[in-house]
Amino acid sequence: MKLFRKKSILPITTSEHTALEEAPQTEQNLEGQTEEAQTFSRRRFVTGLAGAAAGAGLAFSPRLVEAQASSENPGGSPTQKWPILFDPASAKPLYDPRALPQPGEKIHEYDVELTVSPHEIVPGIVTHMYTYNKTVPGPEIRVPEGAWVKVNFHNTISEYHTIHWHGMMLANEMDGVPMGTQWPVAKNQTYQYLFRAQPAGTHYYHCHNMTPLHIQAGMYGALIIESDNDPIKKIFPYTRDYTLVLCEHDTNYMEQMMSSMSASMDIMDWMGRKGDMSEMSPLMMGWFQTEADLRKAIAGGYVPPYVTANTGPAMKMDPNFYTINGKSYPSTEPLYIRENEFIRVRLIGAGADSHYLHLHGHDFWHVFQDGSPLANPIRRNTILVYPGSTSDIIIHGTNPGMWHFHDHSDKGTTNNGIFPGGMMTMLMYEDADKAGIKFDPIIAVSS
Ligand SMILES: [Cu+2]
Repeated sequence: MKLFRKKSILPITTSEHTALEEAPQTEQNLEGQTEEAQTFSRRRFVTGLAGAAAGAGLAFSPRLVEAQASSENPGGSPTQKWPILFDPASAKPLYDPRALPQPGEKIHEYDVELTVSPHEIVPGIVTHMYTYNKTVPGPEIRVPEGAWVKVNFHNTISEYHTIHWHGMMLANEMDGVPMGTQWPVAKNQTYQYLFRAQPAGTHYYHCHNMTPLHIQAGMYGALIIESDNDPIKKIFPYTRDYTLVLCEHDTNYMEQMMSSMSASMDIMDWMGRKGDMSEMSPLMMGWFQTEADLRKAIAGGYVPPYVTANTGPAMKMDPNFYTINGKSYPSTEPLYIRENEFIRVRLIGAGADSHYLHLHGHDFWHVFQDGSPLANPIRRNTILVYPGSTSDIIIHGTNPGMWHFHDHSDKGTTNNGIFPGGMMTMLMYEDADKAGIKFDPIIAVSS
């Protein structure tokens, strides 16, 4: 049988990474540098960005610009100014995905390190997770459309990882699929991702190796591509911009699988010390080049792990914690609004389950799906956020008070089976007292 072996396009050895470390680091860039660089450190809410639009002067899409101009109608209803006219070619990338940066072009460079770090989901629940730069979710990356993004992804642990740039139209080799477009990144290796940020909109990134464990264990983060010709801003002049990354976690599964994977990968690590994986056995990893090779291995006695999964030590996932930006209620952060204000909320379905976000006391506008504007904004009070999807909504401050915003799946609003908890936050009017509404803060952990 053949081992599936492919040279990665940009593997960087440990010694080469030393040179990379001499380049300006992300943290250094955070000191008085660009808004884009500053936002990298903010993993939760990014506020007040409405006026800090992308600075590169890049159009949202030439076709959309044209359509927007032709439908301009200042006296009409908001949706009459919505820019979308159907164009079957509009999903084409704005920029050649295989192009490379030209001399003088700015590159937004980030160092992302994978470690095992303790993470508090909610008071009393601290669990070890796989973290990008020690946070769950990983740091939010926010750049203008068309910007060059370079990420030096360094892995410090025995398990293999990659980063997939979910929604990006990039060069195939940068797509982050292990055994597909690259070798996974092993311990002490650095892989350099380089791509042009397109298309604009709400996107995210995540590990693409052993995703059932690695994603719920924390390897995901928001990737926001801003456009200075965003139709939302023209119709809904929003003044705050929130990112809510949704995920669910089975802490028992995580603990057991991280321990067992760590033990087996330590063996792999020991085998790999000779410099490469030439002696690695496919019987150990289950990597084959073709299905015919797999069949041949089975005929020779190999037992695929899925055959014995229900009788061996394998566990089935049963999430017990549901998070918004890595936290469960009551540790989730509220959405703040004022009367008559528009706020933008970017919902990202990073996990493996669907969630049904429901807002009390308001209808909101569903404006973007997977980063692209809908043909028309849709008025809703509940929105389905399914795995791998992103939805942008606009909330208008029309009803002062303190309003629940939560997953309407009942299990999604529990902590380890106890209500209330999980994927729940509040829409808080900062000026509710002006409307004569007063509420005392209260935190419930059981009711
Ligand atoms: Cu991973």
